[in-house]
Amino acid sequence: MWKMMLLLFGLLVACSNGSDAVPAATSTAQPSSSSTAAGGVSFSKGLGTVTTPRLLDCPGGRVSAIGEVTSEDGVKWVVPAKIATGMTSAGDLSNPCTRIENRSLTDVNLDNVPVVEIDPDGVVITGYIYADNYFELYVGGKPVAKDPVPYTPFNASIVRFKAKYPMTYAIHGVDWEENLGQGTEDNKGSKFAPGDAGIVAVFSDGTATDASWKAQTFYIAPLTSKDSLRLEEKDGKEQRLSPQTSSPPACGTDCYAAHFAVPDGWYAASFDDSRWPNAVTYSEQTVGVDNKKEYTNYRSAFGKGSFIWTSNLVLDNEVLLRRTVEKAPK
Ligand SMILES: [Ca+2]
Ligand SMILES: [Ca+2]
Ligand SMILES: [Ca+2]
Repeated sequence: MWKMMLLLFGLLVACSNGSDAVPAATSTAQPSSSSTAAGGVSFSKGLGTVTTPRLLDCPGGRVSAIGEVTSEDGVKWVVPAKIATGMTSAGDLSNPCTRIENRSLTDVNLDNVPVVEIDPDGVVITGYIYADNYFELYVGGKPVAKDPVPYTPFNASIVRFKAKYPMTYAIHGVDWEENLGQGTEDNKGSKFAPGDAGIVAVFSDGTATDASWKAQTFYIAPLTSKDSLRLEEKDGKEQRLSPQTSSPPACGTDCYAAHFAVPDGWYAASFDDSRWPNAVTYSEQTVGVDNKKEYTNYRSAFGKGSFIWTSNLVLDNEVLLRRTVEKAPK
C-alpha cells in the first residue's frame, strides 16, 4: 500500500515537473529541465522549425540558422544549440568574412585585441582558438568571447584576458548543421552527411586543449534509432555513447536526436565536472584541417595543443569542455 502511494506521488511529481520544463530565455546553452526521462535524455524526431534564418551574412559560407525542436516528452530544444547573446566576438587571426588574414602569428598586432578583465589583479593571457564550427569561451565563470563565424567559412580567432589562478577555462563548442535538429549537412555527395567537429585552443601561459580537459555532450544526432544511444556509468563518469559512423543515415530528415539539459552555471569555477568523461584527442588529419590555411598558418601556436571533443567527433554536436589550471604551467 505504502509502496503504491509512493509510486503515485512520484508520478505526480514527475508530471508536475513536465509543465514547467520550458527553456530558460537567459541561459547560455540548452534549456534547464528536471523533467527529462531516464538518464536525463529527451528524444526528438525530424527537422526543427527555423527561428533565426541566418546568424551571419558571409558570401561562400553555409547558412548558419537556429531552430527549435520539441522532444517526445514535450520539451522545446534550441538546435544546434542555444548560443550566448551579448557576448563579444573574438578577434580575427583569419576570417574570410571580415577579410582579415594574418599570414602568420608574427603579423598579429596584439594591441588591436582588447583585454577582457576577469580579475583586476590577474595576469594578461593571449589565446588562439580554431573551432569546427563554433565556440564560446568563459574564464573564471565570466564570458571572454565567442566565435565570430558560427558555421563556415572556417576561421581562426584570438582572445586576450586578464585573470588569476586557479583559472577555470570553459568552452561551449558547437558542430553546426544545415538540417536543423538532424546534425547533417550537404557534403560529400549527400544531402544528409553527418558533420564532424573538433576544437583546439592554446594559451600564452602554456595551457592548451588536451586529454586532461573534461568533455560532455548535450546534443547527439543523427540517430537512426533511440536504442543506438547507450547511457553508461563507467569509472564514475557519465558516458553518452553513440555509434561511430560518418555515413549518411537512411532516415534522411526523419532521424532521431538526443538532447540533454545544459546545467546552469556549467562554466562557473565552482561547477562540479567530476562525472564528465575526459576529452578525446583527434589528429589534424581526422579533423580535416591539414589543408586549411586558417589553421596551418598558425600551426606554431595550434601545434602546442591537441584537437579535442567528446568520444564521438561526428554525432556529438553540442559539447561543454572544462579545465581548471591551479597555477601557471611551466
Ligand atoms: Ca567558426
Ligand atoms: Ca556532427
Ligand atoms: Ca562541422
